[in-house]
Amino acid sequence: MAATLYTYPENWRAFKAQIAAQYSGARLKIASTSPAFTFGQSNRSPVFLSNFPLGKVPAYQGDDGFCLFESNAIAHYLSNDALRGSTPQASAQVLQWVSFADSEIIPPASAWVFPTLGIMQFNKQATEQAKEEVKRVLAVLNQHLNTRTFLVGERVSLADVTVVCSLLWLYKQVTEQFLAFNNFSILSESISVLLFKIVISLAKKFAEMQPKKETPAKKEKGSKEGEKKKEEKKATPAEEEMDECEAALASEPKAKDPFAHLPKSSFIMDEFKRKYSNEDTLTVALPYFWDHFDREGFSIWHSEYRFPEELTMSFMSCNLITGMFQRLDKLRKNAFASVILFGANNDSCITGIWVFRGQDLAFTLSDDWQIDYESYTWRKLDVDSEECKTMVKEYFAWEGEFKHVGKPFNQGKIFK
Ligand SMILES: N[C@@H](CCC(=O)N[C@@H](CS)C(=O)NCC(=O)O)C(=O)O
Repeated sequence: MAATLYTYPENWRAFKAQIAAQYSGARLKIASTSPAFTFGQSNRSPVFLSNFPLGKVPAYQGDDGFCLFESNAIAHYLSNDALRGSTPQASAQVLQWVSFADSEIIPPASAWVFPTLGIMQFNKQATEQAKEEVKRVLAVLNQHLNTRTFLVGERVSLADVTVVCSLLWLYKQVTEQFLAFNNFSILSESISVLLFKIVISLAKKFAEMQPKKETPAKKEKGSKEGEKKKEEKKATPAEEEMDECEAALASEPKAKDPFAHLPKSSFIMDEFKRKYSNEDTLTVALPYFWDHFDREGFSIWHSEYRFPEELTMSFMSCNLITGMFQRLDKLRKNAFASVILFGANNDSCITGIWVFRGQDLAFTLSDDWQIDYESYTWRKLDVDSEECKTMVKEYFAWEGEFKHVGKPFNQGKIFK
C-alpha cells in the first residue's frame, strides 16, 4: 500500500507518522513542497477541503482514496501492532502517553517556544509559568523512565515516538535551558535521554530527506533564497514525485565510504567474524585473529560505561548494549566488539574490547554512530602489550580473571 502525507517541511506532527511508517515498513510519499503541495495554498483548495474539511496538515491520503486527518490518528494507522501496543493494556498505555503529549506537553511547550520563534508575543510571566509546567511534566516522564527503557513495554512504541516528537521544538529552540532542568542535567546521559537522542536523530534524518526549501514562515526572504528556489525548480517531475524514503535509499550506495581514505588492509573482518562465530574461540578464532591482525590498518580499544550508577536493572543494561550494537550495524565490516555487563542489578559495569578499522575511533565518521559513544570512556591499547593480549583473550572468550575490572565485578555474574 502506498500513500501520501501532505504537510510542510519539518513538521513535528508529520514526523510522528513518518517515524511510525519507518518502523512499520508502511510506504509513504511526503508531499511538502511545490508542485506536489504548497502549504497555505494547496490546503485551501476545494479538492483538499473536500477530503480534509479543516484544511490542516498533516493529512493522509491512501492510494485507495482513504483519507485521514489528525496526526495521532495518521501515526496510529501507519503503525504496526507492536507500535500500537499489542495487548489491551499496552495499547491503552500508548493512548495514555499520546494524550499526555497533546494535553500536558504541547500547551506549556508552545507557550514557552512560540515567543522564541516570533509567532507569539513574549510575556515574561507566561513564559515563566510555561517553564514551570514543562519542568513538572518532564519530572513525570523522568520518574517513569527511571526504571524503564521505553515508555510502554520493552520496545519502542507510538508512546515514545509521540512524546519525543512533542518535545522536539523545546529541544531545538531552548536546548540549553531545557537540558539544564534538574533531572535532565543529572540524567543527561541516561537511558531516557538516550531514547530521546534516538528519536531526535530519526527526526533529523527525516528533516534531511526533505528537499531544502524554506518553511512557510521564512518563504519571502531575500534574493539568495529566490535563487535557491529557482535552482530547485529544475528538478524533473520524476524527481519531484519520488518517494523521499526511496530517494534517500537510492542515494545511499553513492554515500561516501567513511573509511575510503584508508589504505587497503589484509585483515578481512568478515573472515575473522566467521571464524569467531563458527569455531572454538581459544583454539581457532583467537590464533586466527593474531595471525591476521593488521596493526597499521586497525586499532584495539577498551571501553567503559561512564555512568555505572545508572545501571539499575540488568535487562535494561543489556538493552543498552544490544541497542548500541544495532545502531552501529553499518560498522560491521569495519569493527568488532565484545562487550560485557559485569555484576548484578544496581551494582554493575559495562566494559568491552573493540577492534576498529583505522587508528581512530570510528564514531565521528557518521552521524548515525554518535548516539552512544560519548557515554563511554575509550582507551586505545598498545596492541603489542601483554595487557592488550590478555584483554583480547578474556573478552573474546568471555572468561578469565578480568583483573582490570576489579572486585567485586570480576567475581560476579557475567551477562553476554
Ligand atoms: N491536531 C492536529 C493539528 C493540526 C494543525 O494544527 N495543523 C496546522 C499546522 S501545524 C495547520 O495545518 N494549519 C493550517 C490552517 O489552520 O489553515 C494534528 O495533530 O494533526
